[in-house]
Amino acid sequence: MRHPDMRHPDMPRTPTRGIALVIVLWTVTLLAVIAGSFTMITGTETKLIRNRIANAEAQALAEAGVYRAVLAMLGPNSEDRWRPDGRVYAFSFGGGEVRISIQDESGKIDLNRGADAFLAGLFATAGLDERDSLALVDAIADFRDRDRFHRLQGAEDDDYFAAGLSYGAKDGPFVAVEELHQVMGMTAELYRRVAPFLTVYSSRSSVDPMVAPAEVLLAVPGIVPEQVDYLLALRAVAGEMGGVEAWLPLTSVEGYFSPLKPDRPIYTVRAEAHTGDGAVFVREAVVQIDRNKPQPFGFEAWRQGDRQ
Ligand SMILES: [Ca+2]
Repeated sequence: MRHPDMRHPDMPRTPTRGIALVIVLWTVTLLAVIAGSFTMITGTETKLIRNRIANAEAQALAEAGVYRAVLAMLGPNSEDRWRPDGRVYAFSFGGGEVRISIQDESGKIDLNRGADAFLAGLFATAGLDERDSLALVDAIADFRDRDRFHRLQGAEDDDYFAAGLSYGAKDGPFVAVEELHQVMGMTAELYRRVAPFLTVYSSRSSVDPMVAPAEVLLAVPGIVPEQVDYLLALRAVAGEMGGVEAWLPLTSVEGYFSPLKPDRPIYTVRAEAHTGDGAVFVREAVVQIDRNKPQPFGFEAWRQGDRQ
């Protein structure tokens, strides 16, 4: 008896088995390709999710850094409080690192109250020549003042419209430093260089020399870099003793320096967080401190900062 699978030698070889084999092979190949695609998609999604988790961790870490700074400013002992002069404090938490700095807003030049010469000094320090610095100061004054009379090199509504802009001068005080972007003559690059040294919160024409950044001190009309270096060196050893003006007998600083502390100081806290996975997030918060209130701090602004 012939085995059922055995073929008669004269019988022609049917192509069905060959075709079936090809189909099976193609199906296996197709399935392998589909499986491979799924693996690749899953891998990409896993990577995306991992990145999102790392970014969320960095954000949470930076925000923890902001609250750590607020806590350090509220301490009962003034000597232990973190100094609001822009110096960097390192803080380790949850496997990551945060670099935190606090800048007292009274160390910055107020956009609404700062003297023209002080603002012009800042723009000159940032690289503008004298003519352009004075023109920009005029444009800022026109943007801010309620009238429509042009300063010598200023800009009011008609100048903005003539330049093709859809808006005119604000004719009101600055409520945020970011509004400076709208002032005619301001460029993105110049804004990036001067914005950290300007404020709308100090409400005075002078700055506190104990906390002012070096760039602000260099903007004081008539001051020279050696005097700024001397002042910074004094400040480093003088701590909170104050009275720096007594050691800096310069008539030029009269009206530009005032060490008086406001009742409710306002600070900008910058926290740059780095997680172990390499994610980075920068949180900037403007915070007002009032130790006499049951809730001794409140946030005026909360934004994402740029990595430096
Ligand atoms: Ca105006």
